[in-house]
Amino acid sequence: MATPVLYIFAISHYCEKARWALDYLNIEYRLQHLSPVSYGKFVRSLGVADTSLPVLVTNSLVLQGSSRIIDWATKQDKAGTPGLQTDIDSSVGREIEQRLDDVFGVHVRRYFYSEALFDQPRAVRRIFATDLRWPQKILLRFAWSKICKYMIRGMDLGVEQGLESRQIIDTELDWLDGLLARDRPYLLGEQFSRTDLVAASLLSPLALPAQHPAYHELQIPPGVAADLAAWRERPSLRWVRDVYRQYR
Ligand SMILES: N[C@@H](CCC(=O)N[C@@H](CS)C(=O)NCC(=O)O)C(=O)O
Repeated sequence: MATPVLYIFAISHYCEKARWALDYLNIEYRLQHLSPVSYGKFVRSLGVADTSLPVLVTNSLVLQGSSRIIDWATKQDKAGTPGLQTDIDSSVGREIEQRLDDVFGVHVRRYFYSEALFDQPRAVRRIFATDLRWPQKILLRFAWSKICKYMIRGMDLGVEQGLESRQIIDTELDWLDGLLARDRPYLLGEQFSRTDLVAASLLSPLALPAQHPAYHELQIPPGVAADLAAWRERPSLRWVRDVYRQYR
């Protein structure tokens, strides 16, 4: 079987979610960073529903979406790997993952870009340039202001929007802090599971764990940095850093 290829943006927490699951399950794959200039045309050429990353291409399948990639990964039988408890079959696990994907993940991204793309767009460009070839890096530099406008429109970014997302993040952190306050180490009990991996990866832009494979390049804008400092000791963010230390 040809080695599967995982297409990602280095900055994306949804991409980190899929990448971590493949790493955790010891699945052999090749990582390919795509340029925000040309990814859309390429992804569409794979015949998937939309242009979002991550996408995993195997011998026989093209899988779009981090959850689908984890579904596939957990079905690969890899002898000697730790396994990932697939509590997605339980309604509790499914509901938590859905909320993390649809609410937390979306608002963490909108909150971060609502400051970063206005205040330090060049720093954001740098992380999107991870592992691109020189000609792609040059193209990215010239196209960047257009891409920023496209992202601002597409994700509905701005000061008000950033504040709204910040409020939602606060509420979601209360929810997660509550789930973690039940005298057990993981979201669903005593064992590290898929739900924990999903939560930790989607919160990683707030916790900035040292083990994250790309965030050493991430520059945090001042307003976000002040919030991260204020949130730093929240139980859920301490827990994310712990989980990364142990499992990433
Ligand atoms: N729910 C999806 C979200 C994926 C997603 O929103 N990806 C973003 C990067 S964070 C993306 O590729 N955006 C560009 C696009 O959709 O064209 C997943 O889990 O994979």
